[in-house]
Amino acid sequence: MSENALFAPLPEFSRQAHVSSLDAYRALCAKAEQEPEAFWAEQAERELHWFEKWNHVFEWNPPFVKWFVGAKTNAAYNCLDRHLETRADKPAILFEGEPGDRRTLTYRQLHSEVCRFANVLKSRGLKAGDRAIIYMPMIPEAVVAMLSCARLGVTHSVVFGGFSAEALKARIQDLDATLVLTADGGWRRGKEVRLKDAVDEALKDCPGVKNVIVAQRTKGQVNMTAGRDHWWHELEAGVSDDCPAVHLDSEHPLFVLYTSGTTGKPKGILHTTGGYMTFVVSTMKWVFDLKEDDVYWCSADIGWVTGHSYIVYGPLAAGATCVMYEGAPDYPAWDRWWQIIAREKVTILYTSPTAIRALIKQGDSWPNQHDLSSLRLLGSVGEPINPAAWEWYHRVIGKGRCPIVDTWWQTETGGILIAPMPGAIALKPGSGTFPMPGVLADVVDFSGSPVNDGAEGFLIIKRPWPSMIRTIWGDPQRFEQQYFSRIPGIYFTGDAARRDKDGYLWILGRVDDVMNVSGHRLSTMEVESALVRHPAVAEAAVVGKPHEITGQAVCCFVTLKKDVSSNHHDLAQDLRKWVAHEIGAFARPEEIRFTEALPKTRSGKIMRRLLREIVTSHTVTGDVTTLEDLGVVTKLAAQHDED
Ligand code: 7RM
Repeated sequence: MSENALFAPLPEFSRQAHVSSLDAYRALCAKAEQEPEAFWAEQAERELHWFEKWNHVFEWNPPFVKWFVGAKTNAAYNCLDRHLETRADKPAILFEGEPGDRRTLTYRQLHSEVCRFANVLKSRGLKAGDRAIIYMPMIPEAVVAMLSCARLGVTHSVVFGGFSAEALKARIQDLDATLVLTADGGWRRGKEVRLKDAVDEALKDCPGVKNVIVAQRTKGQVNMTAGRDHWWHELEAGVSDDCPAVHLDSEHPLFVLYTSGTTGKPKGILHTTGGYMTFVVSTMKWVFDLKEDDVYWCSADIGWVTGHSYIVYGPLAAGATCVMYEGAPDYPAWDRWWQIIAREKVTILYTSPTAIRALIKQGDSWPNQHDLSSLRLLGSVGEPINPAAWEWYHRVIGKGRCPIVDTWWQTETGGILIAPMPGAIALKPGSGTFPMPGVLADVVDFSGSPVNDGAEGFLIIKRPWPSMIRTIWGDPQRFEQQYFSRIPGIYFTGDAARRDKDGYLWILGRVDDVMNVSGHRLSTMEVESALVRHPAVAEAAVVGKPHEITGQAVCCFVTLKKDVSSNHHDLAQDLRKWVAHEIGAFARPEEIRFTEALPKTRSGKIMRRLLREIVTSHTVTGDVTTLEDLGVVTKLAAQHDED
């Protein structure tokens, strides 16, 4: 498929869409650009409930922004209470556990659960401004946990259940959390993921945590520390479900989500309340064209930002019915997802290119055995979608009828910034197409000047949008340096992009040392620091290597300490296990290569660019004039052929 392939919206889709023509899209953009205050005030008023209105819409003191200044609102109130009049008996969550257990929670039931659990938290002394860690499987209690915190103004930080005890510990400490919400475990490919054990391990070094509340999921054996650990169901028994939502400032910290940066230390990305909610609920309608009768399924984990914005806060604020599935797509067989779609009559599916590629590999007979005719819209997120994956998703899953919204955004952006409005924009496979209203994206060179159409450059956003990152938790300097220093006062995304002759944006990937493995961000430095903590390792350099399914795979170049005389095969296994233990299973290196030395500049910087070339093309063609010892590189490049 060429870059010029163009898929115009089908008239029957456009006719029913929220935004139904290119002109309508342009009108939204014009209004948002020319009168941002009026535009966003209108969105905020239409889509959300405010206990008190704002004094002004935004305040921009680069790099710090405030939205709906002076207003009072509550994210949980907007996801629940606001719907009780019109949607009380509408399913909010259609849950399916991996073992096959199912549960439906209506808006009324979810509201009642959240109120009850918020009362539990209150009785444990939690209040607005406190911080809680959520380390849970994909079960409704995880959503209840998030919304209960939001109801009280307790800032939550969800840690993906695939992270190790080490990673969990670092996040608890950075956030000074006093509460951990977890479960005994969760189910993944028929095995129990033992979450509570990891919490116990992490808490050995976290004296600040006073309460651990454990939801019962797997009924596996766990240790409970008296005074600190409590069972969710025991605390909740007999508790009232009357718990008014706290009237919080629009800028009250809703959540902190850790993501990989270019150093070994993850960044705690802070999102607040009013602006974030306004933006995520708006994009539910613009991008997913969400309607009252849709059955919406985002397959992400709530541990990633996609889960926050497009499983919990966006869809629930919009009053959607959401499918939630606990387990793996291949359990017990590769048609699990298609079964769920057919049974629940899912109309919107939002997933990642990695998942699509893994599904393609299993063959068309899996989806073809199921009735997927309920689908009307497909979405993609996390990494660029390659044309072959796009074409399969469109033809085999969407039967050629469903538009694909390729959504570009980041943990830092809070919501989707670049994506097609499906009733208005003709699609080009692999392009995120155009920015959302009010999002002034541009492609620039080192000096910040726009590059010509067709040329590569840095993707920047020139004006703050409502769900923009507010700061890095505890590190405003790093926040400014990371995002607003390359071009002063302008948000730097860290991605390269190109705009084609028709104005379509093509995202080309990161320009920094951040890898993207299965759509999960991972910094090369994080893996390197994990490796050098191993007693046998002297030095390590890590690069992303192209991978057929996961997009990139972790490839490590390792030098050993002098006295290490271990069998290389065993040691490689050991190091892969070690990284999984230090960070999490998803970070497990695909490849470990032992080497005598690493290629370095004369000033001692590891030249990852050369290593990247070696793992990509097995040769080195670029500039090596700053390289200290050329022999190292030729040896490394040759090594592959010996393997
Ligand atoms: C939502 C999310 C962000 C990074 C981002 C990009 C890459 C995400 C796309 C994409 C091309 C896309 N948040 N990325 N979506 N690249 N097309 N549609 O993924 O913080 O975990 O990652 O992911 O490099 O900077 S994230």
